[in-house]
Amino acid sequence: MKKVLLLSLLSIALTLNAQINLNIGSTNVGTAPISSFFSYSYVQQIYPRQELNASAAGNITGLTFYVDPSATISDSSDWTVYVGHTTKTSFTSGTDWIPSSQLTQVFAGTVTKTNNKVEVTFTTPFAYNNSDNLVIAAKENSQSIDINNFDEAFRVYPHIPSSTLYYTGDRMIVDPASPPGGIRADYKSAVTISGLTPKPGPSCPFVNYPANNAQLVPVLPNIRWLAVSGADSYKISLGTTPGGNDVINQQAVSGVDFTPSTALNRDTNYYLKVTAVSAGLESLGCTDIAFKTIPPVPVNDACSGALPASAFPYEYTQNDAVSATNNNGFIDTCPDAMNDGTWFKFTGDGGQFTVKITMPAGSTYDPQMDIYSGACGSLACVNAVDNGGGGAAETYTFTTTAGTEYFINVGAYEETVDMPENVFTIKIIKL
Ligand SMILES: [Ca+2]
Ligand SMILES: [Ca+2]
Ligand SMILES: [Ca+2]
Repeated sequence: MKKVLLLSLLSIALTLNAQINLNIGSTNVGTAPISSFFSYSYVQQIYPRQELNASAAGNITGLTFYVDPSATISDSSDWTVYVGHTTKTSFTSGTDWIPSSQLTQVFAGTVTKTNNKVEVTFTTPFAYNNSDNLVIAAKENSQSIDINNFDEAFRVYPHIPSSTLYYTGDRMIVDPASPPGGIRADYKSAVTISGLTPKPGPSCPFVNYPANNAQLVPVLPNIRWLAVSGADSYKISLGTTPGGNDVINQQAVSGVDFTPSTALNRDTNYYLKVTAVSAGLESLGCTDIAFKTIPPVPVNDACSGALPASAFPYEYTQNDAVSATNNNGFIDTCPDAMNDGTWFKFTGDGGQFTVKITMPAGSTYDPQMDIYSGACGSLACVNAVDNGGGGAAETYTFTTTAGTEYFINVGAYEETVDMPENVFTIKIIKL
């Protein structure tokens, strides 16, 4: 009986102490959960389920926010706080507010700064489902402001881009049912969430690059992820099968990025796992990021492999241009040198031809097109064409000499830097 009582007391104590701390040691300040420097504000912040890393669904009983020790908030203390579930991880625009119908008001009243903290105890606990992401919204309703060296008072930390949306203004208290357009931020409040129990280890890092299912990933990718609260190191595994580690096996990394020491294979599917380590515990249940590396080197990467155009109009889309190499270096046959990109050739008939390079919609690739006569290894410049900027077409019309072979090199315009090539379509038209 006594043992049962003790266990129940222990379990109550554990429940009372349950809390998740997110970057509570942060020293930056920002416009969240409210603005102390503007009269009125309304701020929504998304805390992804992955970041919360709760062991189970549970009742959130309160939130603690952290204040710069030198800051006052006495003129910014009339708060209304809401929480809710969302499937979003970020805001797509300044008006992409989570509707108030999706939020539950959990607090309204005056808050105080005590020991550099603001504790908000919910009037009714909020049942967090541990499957959706959590949104924390707060509005500040007092007209007066805290100057605080013309800066904000509350601690924030950098996280997923656009995971916070805030409105600040001096004209009227915000109506959460129809908030004005706001500004997105790449940070969130340092916060303690009371009532939820964290999993034993740190949360799984968000991998910024490569994106899951990314294609055309370079063979020496700079893998990047967001820092995890409380993590002292990270571990990288990379394999050629889901969950595999045949390429990199649990390699420890102290920073938040990593580039493999050996180039990956081209045209290969890889599976990446990044975990965080905190006090000897590793994050659990992190999912793979799948990606595919760039295709093989194009068949027409070198002059000797130039694709022959024999029937006109000729048209070819170079989808694998990203894998072009600079071969033996820059091509300086024409006065305006360029990268060695990919090559085409045709034989003149004494008539006029137009050569045109176009890029797909939205492309920023800025190619140069050089036309030469002669033979690979002894080319003579016909013309270097680089009139357009990123994404813009390049066109050249010229009169051919019957029986002369012409070579066309399409590549990055840089003459001293090997820049990546990208998708283009070449058209060779006989006029
Ligand atoms: Ca090349
Ligand atoms: Ca150009
Ligand atoms: Ca290049």
